Amino acid sequence: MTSAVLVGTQWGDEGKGKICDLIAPDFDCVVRYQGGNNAGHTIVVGDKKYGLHQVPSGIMYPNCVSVIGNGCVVNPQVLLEEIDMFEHDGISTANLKVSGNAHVIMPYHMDLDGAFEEQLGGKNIGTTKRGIGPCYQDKMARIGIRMQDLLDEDTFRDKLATALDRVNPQLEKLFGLPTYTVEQICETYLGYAERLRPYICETSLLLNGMVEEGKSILFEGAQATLLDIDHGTYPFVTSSNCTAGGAVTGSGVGMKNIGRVLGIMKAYITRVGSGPMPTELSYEDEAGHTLTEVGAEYGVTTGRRRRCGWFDGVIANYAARVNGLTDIALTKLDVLSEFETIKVCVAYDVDGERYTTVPEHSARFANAKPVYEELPGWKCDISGCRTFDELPQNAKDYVAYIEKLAHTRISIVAVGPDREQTIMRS
Ligand code: 2SA
Ligand code: GDP
Ligand code: MG
Repeated sequence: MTSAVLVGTQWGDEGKGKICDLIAPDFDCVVRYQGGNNAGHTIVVGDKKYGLHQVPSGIMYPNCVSVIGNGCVVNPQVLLEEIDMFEHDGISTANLKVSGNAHVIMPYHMDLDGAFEEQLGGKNIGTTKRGIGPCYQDKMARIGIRMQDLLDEDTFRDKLATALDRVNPQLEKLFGLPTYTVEQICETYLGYAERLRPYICETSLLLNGMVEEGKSILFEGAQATLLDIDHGTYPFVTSSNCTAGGAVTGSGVGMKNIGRVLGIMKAYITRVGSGPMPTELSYEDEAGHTLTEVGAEYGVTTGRRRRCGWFDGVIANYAARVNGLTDIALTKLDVLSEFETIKVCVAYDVDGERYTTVPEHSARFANAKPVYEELPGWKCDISGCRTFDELPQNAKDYVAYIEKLAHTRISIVAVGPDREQTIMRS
């Protein structure tokens, strides 16, 4: 099995967790390469449902090594809670490894996330308030604390003092918030450090060793293409490279070792947080309401209701391009079984001009009006289908239509949240 990147192609919550969990047994290792506990990846095993935030979705398989790569940010408390949850359920975390170069989310990052959002007022990003942006900000400013720093108390105290010299005045003078002392943070973080010590290692070395032994790696993206700091709908994005390229920098594995880029694409589209979304339907609109409720579109991390809309073919095509997709997993096709007819956005109208690619200028994208084609629905339950041939003709035609818009083959179709509710196309 060749190594592969699994990447969200829209604004997240496409079902990455389900597909990652499904294909993980084909790989020797699953590595998260960016993001932190802003992510919420759902895995359904029998009647048990897990919402993973920090731990990679390969954790269910004892033979699969799970790696939190250097491109990630880690909330140690959340990570330990997840570790405890799995151990309690008899799922071993002995094969979990955390990069010493991953950055640590500190309490002040969460304070600043909230304060920055408030300061932006009506222009806020709608972050998860988990401290992700401020943590990556400190990484870029070169005052961040890394997992390896936790392992040596003197180093940790020294780096923390430097960070607090910069952060405390901001908290106090700009936002009137309480400041932190080194001692205060050490009280909890040194405890986290001791518990996490066995998991922390040089993961790039580990991963490359596996590659040399002929083992295969699945790189699990979090968030998605349109939330990527470079290729997303900036400034309404997260603070990392979610697109496939992030897999290389966020893990320390060379790109020559990656042969497949699997895009996860929902059969309609959702977004949490602020920013443009051309095909958005109002929750009051009947179709918008149906997508939200039948699709159970509520945030796994924050519980926020997701904005829902018809499938956007312009974005699908864009995602195929910026990630270099080799194939697609189309998810939640079953949710569309409710509809008599299904709309698909094939282009945008921006002030009278037709676009079949995402307009580069954000103001133009914000003004994009969807141009729809209407396809007939199938109006029957497809959640029991296990082969492509079992799908009704109109569902097959819908899949083929999306393939044409994305110029990419759909190799997997998901028709329900369970592992078995999946059609693998040969
Ligand atoms: P942040 O917190 O700085 O990363 O927020 C910046 C933007 O990125 C969006 N974002 C997400 N979008 C979809 N799903 C995410 N994970 C959770 C989930 C979200 C939740 O799986 O449901 O529970 O609300 C996620 N994480 C970040 C965010 O909405 C901002 O638009
Ligand atoms: P992720 O962040 O991309 O992993 O996606 P989330 O877990 O945040 O959201 C996807 C939701 O859809 C979860 O509740 C999944 O259990 C569910 N899901 C995944 N695939 C399917 C599918 O094909 N059909 C249905 N009905 N639900 C699905
Ligand atoms: Mg999610």
